[in-house]
Amino acid sequence: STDTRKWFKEAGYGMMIHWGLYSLLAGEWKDQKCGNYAEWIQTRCRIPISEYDKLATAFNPIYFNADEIVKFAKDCGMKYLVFTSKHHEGFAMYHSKVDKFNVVDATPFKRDVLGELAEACYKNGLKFGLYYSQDLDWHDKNGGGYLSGHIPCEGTAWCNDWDFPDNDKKDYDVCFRNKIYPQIEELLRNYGELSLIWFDVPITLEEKHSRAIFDLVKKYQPDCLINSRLGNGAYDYVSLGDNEVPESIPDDAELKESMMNAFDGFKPSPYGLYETAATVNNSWGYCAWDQNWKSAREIADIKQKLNHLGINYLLNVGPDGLGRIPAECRRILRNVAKYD
Ligand code: JFZ
Repeated sequence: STDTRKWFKEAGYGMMIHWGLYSLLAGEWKDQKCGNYAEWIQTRCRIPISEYDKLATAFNPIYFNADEIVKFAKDCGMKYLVFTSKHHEGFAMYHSKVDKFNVVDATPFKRDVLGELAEACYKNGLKFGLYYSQDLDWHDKNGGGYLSGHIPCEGTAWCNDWDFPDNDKKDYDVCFRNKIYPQIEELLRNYGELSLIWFDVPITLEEKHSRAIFDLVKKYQPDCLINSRLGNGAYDYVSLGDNEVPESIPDDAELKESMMNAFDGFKPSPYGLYETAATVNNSWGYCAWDQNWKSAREIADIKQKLNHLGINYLLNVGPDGLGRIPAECRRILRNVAKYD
């Protein structure tokens, strides 16, 4: 209903958190760097699963404090939080019964960090949302992306074609049935009220997949808003391109077949809801050498431009392997708040 969408319309500013096993590598693997996106390092450096799994045994972020992060977001004026429940690496940052490759079963930390963040948000009055990679999954031999080899990406391939080279044999349906759909179901059932769910990079999903996920979300959480990167026109609100700041909002955006699964640009927004997800430096995941930070002034300007157009600014932070948001990033976000 209008009432349940009102918060999004008024939110303006939110915090996105990219955190996973890639955060431990901090943008480097052996002699190589990761490129722009540290969370893509697995496919950029073609790290074998046997090696990548070992990162889980070293995941022990003793400085992670959900309450501190949420309070920080709140102090910065942010109204909602979006956390990577599972990024393309396939590692669940919550206690999944569907797959042991998760933060509780596969790490010495054994804490459900997603649950802790959810709790902290409810306590501090922030809306809580999840990011979930519903197509790409590099830990699953039938993970999506194997049809898109011709399209350039941030790594060497969209799918894991070093552990699982036989792209012709891959079947996303199998991954969807055994992992994707049941994981989304447990997320919807086990973490209280989700205000939104943020899907990403729809390049393999057919209409039936997007529709099935859309219906699943609405079945358990009718008020949970779905972003447009679920694919195939199944969405409640429109995610613009990463870091996209448009001149204006067209009032005649049409949903053409060709742009249905495009990441950027305008699609018609049934309830007039828009959001731009953006980074403070270049990478989403923690990258030790990426010090290309935007200034507080730049961020404040972008925020003003977007909010003036009624577009929410979902600004990303990438905690490190110990669970800390980089000091420089925190300094900038604190200063942005002073411009309001
Ligand atoms: C995707 C992810 O691959 C990336 O790791 C990160 O999670 C980001 C939020 O989303 O990458 C994209 C998606 C869309 C665009 C660029 C990168 N785009 O619209 O230009």
